[in-house]
Amino acid sequence: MAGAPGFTVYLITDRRLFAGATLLYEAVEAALQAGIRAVQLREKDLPLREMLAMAYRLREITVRHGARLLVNDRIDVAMAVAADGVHLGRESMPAGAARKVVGEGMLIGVSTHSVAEARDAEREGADFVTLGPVYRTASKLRYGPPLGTDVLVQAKAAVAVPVFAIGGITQEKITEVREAGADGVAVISAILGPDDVKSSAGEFMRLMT
Ligand code: 3NM
Repeated sequence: MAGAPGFTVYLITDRRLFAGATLLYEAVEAALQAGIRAVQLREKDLPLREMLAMAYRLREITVRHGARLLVNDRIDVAMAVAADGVHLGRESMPAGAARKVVGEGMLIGVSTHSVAEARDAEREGADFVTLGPVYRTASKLRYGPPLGTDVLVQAKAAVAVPVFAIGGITQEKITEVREAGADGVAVISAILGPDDVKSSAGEFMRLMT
């Protein structure tokens, strides 16, 4: 294990929310100015070289703000840009194998969708998990049916690693997911969707600290 992740609001990218990559970088920068401490580059369908270019750019931006950068799925990209970690999904290398590649210095986050998956991820050496979708997401049922907050309560009883609620998390849901035991929240649209990202991100930071 690389240790505690050291952040509570985990911003995930989605370039489709923006008319161009430059606007995405500006939005991430605004979120970091508002105090966000961790960004996951999640552009799974991008050709490798384009993903690498985005990763370099986000590495530069996150370093400038003292924030962490994690790369979804691509361990090679994460290592090439000296990211702080990787975020693994169902089709990624399992956390145990990934740990052998990245060593103890990199964070490993794992996307989970049930208490059993969270347990497995912890056993394999994940530093933290995301668990969801807790609520209905904008992308309808792409991530499966909403699990509700009970799963957070159950996961917190089952694993020691930090659990981040994901899926349809808005500022209005923070009290509920915190009461269910979530250590943090992982968010795309409620931060990157509004025109004023500095303000949406700032509100998340205020509510999570
Ligand atoms: N993973 P938003 S839900 C990327 O359940 C992702 O594992 C999920 O976006 C999971 O904050 C999700 O806009 C989408 O709902 C999160």
